[in-house]
Amino acid sequence: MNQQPTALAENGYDAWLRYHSLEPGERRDELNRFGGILVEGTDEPAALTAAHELSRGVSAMLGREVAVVSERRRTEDAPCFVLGLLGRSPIIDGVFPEGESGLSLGREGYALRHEPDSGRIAIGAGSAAGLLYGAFDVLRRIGTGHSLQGLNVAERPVNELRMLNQWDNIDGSIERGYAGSSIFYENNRFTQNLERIRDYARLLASTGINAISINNVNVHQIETKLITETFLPDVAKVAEIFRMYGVKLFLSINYAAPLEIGGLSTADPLAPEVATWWRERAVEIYRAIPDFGGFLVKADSENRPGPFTYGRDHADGANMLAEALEPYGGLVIWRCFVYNCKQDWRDRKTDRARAAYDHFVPLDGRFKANVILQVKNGPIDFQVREPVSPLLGAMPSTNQMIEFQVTQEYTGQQHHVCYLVPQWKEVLDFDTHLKGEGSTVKRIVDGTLHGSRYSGFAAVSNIGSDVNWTGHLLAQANLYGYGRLAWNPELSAEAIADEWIRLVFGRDDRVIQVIRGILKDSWSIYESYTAPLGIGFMVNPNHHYGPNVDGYEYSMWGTYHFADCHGIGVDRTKVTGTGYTSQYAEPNQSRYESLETCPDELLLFFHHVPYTHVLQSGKTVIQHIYDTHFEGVERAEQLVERWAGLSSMIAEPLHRQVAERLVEQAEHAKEWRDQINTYFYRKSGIPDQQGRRIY
Ligand code: GCV
Repeated sequence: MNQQPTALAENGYDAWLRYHSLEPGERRDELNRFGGILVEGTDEPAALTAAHELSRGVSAMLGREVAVVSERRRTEDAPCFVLGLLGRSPIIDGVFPEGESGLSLGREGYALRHEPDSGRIAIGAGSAAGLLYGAFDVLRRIGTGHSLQGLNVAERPVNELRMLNQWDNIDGSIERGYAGSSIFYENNRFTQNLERIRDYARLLASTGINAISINNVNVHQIETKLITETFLPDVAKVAEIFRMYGVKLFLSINYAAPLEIGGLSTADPLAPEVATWWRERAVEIYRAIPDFGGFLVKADSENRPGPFTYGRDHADGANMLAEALEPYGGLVIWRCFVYNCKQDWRDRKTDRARAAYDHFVPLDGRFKANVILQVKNGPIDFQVREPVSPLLGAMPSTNQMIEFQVTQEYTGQQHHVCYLVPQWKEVLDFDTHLKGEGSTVKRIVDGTLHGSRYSGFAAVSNIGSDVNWTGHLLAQANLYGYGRLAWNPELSAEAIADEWIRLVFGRDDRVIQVIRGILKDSWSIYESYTAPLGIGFMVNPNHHYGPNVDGYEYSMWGTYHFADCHGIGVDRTKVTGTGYTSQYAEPNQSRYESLETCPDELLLFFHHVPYTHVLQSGKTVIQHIYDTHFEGVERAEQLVERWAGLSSMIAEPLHRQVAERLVEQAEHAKEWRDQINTYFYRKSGIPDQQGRRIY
């Protein structure tokens, strides 16, 4: 591990661990007094990682080495940072006399305290992972311009599982990846570049991520063997890297593995030989990786195999795997993205939005304790605007976690800027009313609403081999923000953006203000020039980039807009539509059911209306479409200007990366505007009230 301060590469690789040098007067004097870093009461790898990370960060910011020292070598008069486990170190216990129970830190929490007499900064925790998070917190405070004087805080993560899902394939490609190729695999093998994986682990740990699945949920032929001796030694190496950073490793599995690689004639979850096969796999996996996290499973979804083939249900399927992992404390994370992907577009009764709820709610209470259902945030598929999935919280006797998409499949594919933390916040703050007022999604996800044993956050990662990790530099804010939000959903989107900007771009007020503004506006800008009023899709089939209003209209995927010459939208009401609204508890059910109370931004998701329908905003649907699309392009063009104003204040290579993408976005927004406006003008025959150019 490199403990020396390194020259800063201006390419985004260091991301938010860039550690800008502190200017004199910027608490440099305060920090200059520190003589070293001491680790107390543990030699666990993650605790040593914590100390080395602290050393690396502080050294870079001060421009001189602040080393990890042993008690013997410590210079008595210089204050130091002390990291240690509570109850295992006299120094730490002296600083935190209230102990672990008094501080209530849980498994991964930490406390930070400045001791005025000795000048020490102490990081106390109940585990090595806690020390790691504590060290990164100290670095974040320094990096964002805060003093450590008088520091006295205790922190613990709100969510137990804070996970990323890689959709990486062993050939090096990434499903829905927009930042280069995989950092894990190339040419059907594991990469030799373990340093890059280590750097990813650092980034993740610094935001609080503690779990990762390292292969695509669509598990192809070769990846099916990741759970065999062919690949387990490689998987174990990667697991070891992540372990150093407190991140548990999971694998996505192929439900048909017993058939495809096990020599069995079935993958029926109730066939004893199948259960035995998986138990034998578990023995091997845990021999190689004793702290293996478990399996992530996409089954009976989008042509992937699953228990349905054998007339079994998801509970049968998940429980059989759960039994195999149970002796080792492993988890089965079972995805609920299950729907009929061979729908007839003529059939208006089948509603993809209903599918997850209809499949899973009847199974409540049947899943084993080490199964968690992973539910996408919305009922369709990570659109720029969707209602919250009604499945979240609707199974009180079942563990659930939420799934977000950090990779921007439907939100500009990291060619457009779209800061997603505000969208995620809206989802988390949504009140399901399932147990009366205050039954918010964040309380379902943190497990408190139903007292779930396991729960938490998962998200599809947005990184790849691009030097700045995320392709669009500003898309780093989504990865950073996801981790921070999973740690604490109460953090505001602005505060998270502020942290990320300071850590990446430094502490100039104007820079912070402009970038914060760009991030803040970006979701609404993207929404305004793409599919209107919650209808979703309207993208090119397969790759999903760019406008194509009818791209999915006559397909089997169940994502329709039903636009004709009179109107547009999907009737999902109970009275005349698919009945989807009935999956929500009151008062949400009635709010969505009624045209009068349905929020404008979701109107076309829930209702089919004429183009002349007047929205709550006072505009007609058609005029809203025209206005938002014209405005969206103008606002996208303004982003270019706003960013250009920072050219002298940001390192040129970083500035250029973003400038180029913003120009591309503004151009591409015009394509969206013109296709959407023209399509609806031609369908409706209603002119724009302002007479702007429509083709
Ligand atoms: C991994 C969407 C994406 C697929 C993805 C799927 C899923 O349909 O387009 O690429 O497959 O979601 O979440 O399983």
